[in-house]
Amino acid sequence: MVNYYDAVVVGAGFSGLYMLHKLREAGYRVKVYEAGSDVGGTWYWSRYPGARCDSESIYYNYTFSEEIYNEWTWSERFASQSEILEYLNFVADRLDLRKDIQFDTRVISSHYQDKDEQWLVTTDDGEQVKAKYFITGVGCLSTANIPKFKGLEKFKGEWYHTGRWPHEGVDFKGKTVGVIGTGSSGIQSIPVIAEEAEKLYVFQRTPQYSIPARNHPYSKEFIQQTKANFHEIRKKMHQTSTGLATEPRNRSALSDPPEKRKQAFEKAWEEGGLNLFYTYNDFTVNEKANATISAFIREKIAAIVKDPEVRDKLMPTYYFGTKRPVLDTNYFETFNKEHVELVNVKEDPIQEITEKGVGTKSGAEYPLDILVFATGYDAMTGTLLKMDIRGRDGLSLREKWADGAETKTYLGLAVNGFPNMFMITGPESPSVLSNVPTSIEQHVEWIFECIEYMKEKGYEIVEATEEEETSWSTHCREVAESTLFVKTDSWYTGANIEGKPRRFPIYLGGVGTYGEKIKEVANKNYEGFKLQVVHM
Ligand code: NA7
Repeated sequence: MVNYYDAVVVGAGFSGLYMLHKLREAGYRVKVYEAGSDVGGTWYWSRYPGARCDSESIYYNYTFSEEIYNEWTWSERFASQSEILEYLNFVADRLDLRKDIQFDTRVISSHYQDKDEQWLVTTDDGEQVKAKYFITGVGCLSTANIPKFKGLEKFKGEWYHTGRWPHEGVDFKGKTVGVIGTGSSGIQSIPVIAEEAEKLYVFQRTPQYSIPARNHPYSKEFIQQTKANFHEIRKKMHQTSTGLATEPRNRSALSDPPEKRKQAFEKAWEEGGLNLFYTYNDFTVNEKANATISAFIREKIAAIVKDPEVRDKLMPTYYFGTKRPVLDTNYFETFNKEHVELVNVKEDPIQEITEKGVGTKSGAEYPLDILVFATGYDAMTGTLLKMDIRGRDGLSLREKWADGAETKTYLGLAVNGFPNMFMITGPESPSVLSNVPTSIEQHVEWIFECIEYMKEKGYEIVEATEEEETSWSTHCREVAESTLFVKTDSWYTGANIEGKPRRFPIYLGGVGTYGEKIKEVANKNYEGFKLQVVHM
C-alpha cells in the first residue's frame, strides 16, 4: 500500500524546513525525508573544529517571520556551527516541523510515473510513496569528496572528513595530525586543531587567499537596532546582489589612485569579513582590478608568516575571489608555530595512504595518528545525481546532465523532462554565490506560489519548456564566461571532481536581479513553463 502526498521534500536543512512549513500551512500533505538523524542539513553534518559561517549572523537566518526573527538572538558576528544548528532546532520546534520529517532515511530514487503523473519516491529502507510534486532541498555542498587515494583502508590511525564529523568530537591532544586540503574547511579547522595537536602536517595543493574574519560578540544595542530595522534589512537582503544587506561598492578598483585604494583595502582588512571583497565591484571581471587586491592580500600574508620558505609556499597566485573567498581566524599565524609543518603536495603529490600515514611521490612518509580530509564536496549537482531521478519516459537526470557546456535547468528551479519537480537552490541559480538562506527563501516562496497558482487554475502539470531552459542555461554560461571565475579550477567549475564536466552552474547576475526575473516569470503566468490541465 503506497501513501500519497501532495509533495515529497528531500532534506531538512534551511530549504526543506521552510518548504515544509510553507506548504503545510496552506493545507498540503507533505513528507520530508532526511538522511541525518535530526534537522540542520549542512550544519548537522559539518561539526569540524572551527566550523562557522562566513555570512554575518544577522543575515544568515530566515526573514519570512518577524516574530521568529525577534525571538532569536545571535551571540556573535559569525555564528559557529553549533549555534546555527541550535537556531534550526529552534525553528523546527517553534513551527512543530519534526512530525512530518522522517529522519535517518535517504531517498535513493524518484521516478516520474507517466501513467498517473505522480512521482514514485523510494527510500533506502525500501519504503515507497507517491507525490504530485517532488522538491529537492539537498544543499549545494553535501556530498563529501574523499579523493580515491590508494591504501586508505590500510591506515591504522583514525580518519575523518570535515563534512561527516563525529558528534562526540575528536580528541587531538598529544596526537600527530594531518589535514589534507586548504579550502574553507581546512582554513577554519587548522588553527583550532593546531591548538591541541602535538604535531600538525598541513597538506596543501593550492595556496589560498584568506581574509581575517575578526569575529566578535554582538552587543545588546546592535541586536536591538537590528531587530528594530527588520523590514528594511529583509527588503535589502532580497534586493542586493549578495543576499546580504550589504554589497560591493558601485565602483571599479581602477577608478581610485593606488594610495586611495590602499586605504580602502587597509580599512576593510581591519574590519574583517567580506568587507575587503566588497571594496570595489570588478575583482571577478577585470584582471587588472583583480591584480590590485590579490597583491594586497599577498603582502598581508608575507607580513604575517615569518619563515621565508613557508611564506613562499603559502603565496596564492590565482585570481582572488574566483575560488570561494575564505575567512579565517589566525590561519597564516598558525604556520609560525614550531609544531606546524606545511607540505606542498602540488610539488610532491600524495601517492598513497600507508598503514602509518601519508606517503608522497618523492617517497616521503608522514606518520599520523589522525588524518583529516578537508577535501570538499561534489558540489552543486553531486547530491542530486546521487539519487536516481527519472522524469518523463524514464529520462534520467544523470543522462540529461552527463555532458555539454551547461547543466541545463530553467532558472535553477526546474528541468525540462521532469514535470512537477522543483529544486531549491538548484544549479544555475545564485545559490552558493549568495547568502544562501536568502536564496532559499526566494526559491521556496516562488515554488509555493507556483503550486498555489496551479491549484487555483486547476492545472495538474508544470514543466519547463526546452526552449526556455536552453535560453536560461546559455545566459548563465555567457554571464560566467564574461568573468574570471571560469579561468580558475574550483568546485564552482567541477574541476575538483575527477571526470566531472567542466561548467559554471551558478547564475552570476545576483540575488536581486534573479528575484526580479523569477517574479516576472510568475507574473506572466509562468512564462517558459508548460502548464497542463488534464490527465492524458
Ligand atoms: P574546498 O573549498 O573544495 O577545498 C578542498 C581542499 O582540498 C582544497 O584545498 C583542495 O585543493 C584540496 N584537495 C582536494 N582534493 C585533493 C587531493 N586529491 N590532494 C590534495 N588536496 C586536495 O572544500 P571545503 O570543504 O574547504 O569548502 C567547501 C565549501 O563548504 C566552502 O566554500 C563553504 O561554502 C562551505 P585544490 O584547491 O583543489 O587544489
